[in-house]
Amino acid sequence: MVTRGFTGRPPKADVAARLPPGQYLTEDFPVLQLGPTPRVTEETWSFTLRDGPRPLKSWTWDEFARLPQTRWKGDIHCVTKWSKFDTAWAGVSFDDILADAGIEPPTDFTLFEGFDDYTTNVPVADLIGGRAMVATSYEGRPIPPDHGGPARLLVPHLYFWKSPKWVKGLRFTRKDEAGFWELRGYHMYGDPWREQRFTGD
Ligand SMILES: Nc1nc2c(c(=O)[nH]1)N[C@H]1C(S)=C(S)[C@@H](COP(=O)(O)O)O[C@H]1N2
Ligand SMILES: [Mo]
Repeated sequence: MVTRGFTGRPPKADVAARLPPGQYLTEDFPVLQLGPTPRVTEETWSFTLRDGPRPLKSWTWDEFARLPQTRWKGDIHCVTKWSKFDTAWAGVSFDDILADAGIEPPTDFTLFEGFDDYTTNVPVADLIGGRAMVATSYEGRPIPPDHGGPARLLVPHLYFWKSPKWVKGLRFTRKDEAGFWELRGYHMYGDPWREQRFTGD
């Protein structure tokens, strides 16, 4: 029998306690997306907050890089049932984004958009209080393009489809508006611990 060293898998009971219902642990980092990886570079990336159609504030890559940096390490959970432990990200917390914009959220809901036109909705309450960031680094390096580089949203307490890659910005919306997957049978909120995979779960 082959045993692993101290850096190997955590003991079985610990794994079970950290896995939401129906999930399994993977060591890989699968790539899941609708289409081909869009070509977005630090030169072409920007991030924009809108109130409905009205632009509130935009940042270029260089402007964004000057905002306070936050690190987060923890577990991510995909609705296709894989979970990955101890992933390390750095970027700008949503709280710091709002502070730099100098605004209070004008509504309670948001619809995020990616450079590939992917959309997903996240309530404002799930973005603030240190619960979400626009990540620009993964495991101490720039995020690989396939995983959303140069920048992706990270909302790790919700299923990973709620973390859009190549994130372009968000619209504050008056009502909770469904995004791409939410229009196609996926849950409006997506809490892995309550196993909210599909509409009606
Ligand atoms: N822009 C964009 N973001 C996206 C997607 C996508 O198709 N486009 N797919 C989502 C889905 S369904 C999942 S599970 C995760 C996968 O992220 P990964 O490829 O880094 O594992 O990205 C999410 N973010
Ligand atoms: Mo997914």
